[in-house]
Amino acid sequence: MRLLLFATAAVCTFLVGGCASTSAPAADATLVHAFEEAVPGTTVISARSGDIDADGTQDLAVVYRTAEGTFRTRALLSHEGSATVTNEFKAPVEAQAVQLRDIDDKQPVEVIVRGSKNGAVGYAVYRVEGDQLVDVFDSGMANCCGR
Ligand SMILES: [Ca+2]
Repeated sequence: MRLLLFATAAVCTFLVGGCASTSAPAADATLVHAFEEAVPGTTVISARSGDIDADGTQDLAVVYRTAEGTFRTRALLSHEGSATVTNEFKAPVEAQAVQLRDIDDKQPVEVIVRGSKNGAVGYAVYRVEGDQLVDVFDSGMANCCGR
């Protein structure tokens, strides 16, 4: 069992984008481009691609800087031949990181956003419900998010 787990971890490391829980860059460039087209004037800070609405297609969870200089979290949900963006949440202003992880052993995977502001760390767990991003849990986000 231990050997199997090790082998799985090794495969994940070599397949960039194949495993959502690794620290390797795992954002699909096409989806990042689609997000930038859908939300003009933004700069993508951290993004992860994965099937976050459990419909069998790759989506994108994004922390981005708006044209006004604020930081937000949003998701791009891709469907057959089209894509939609979800609602947004305030995001940390420094050291932002997005992860996808199945926390509760139920589809879909959760989106975890972490970051800080002046050393104050905060994080939030979001989940896609319908075509919206829902805040499942957050801690310290008021201290690390901007406007
Ligand atoms: Ca999907």
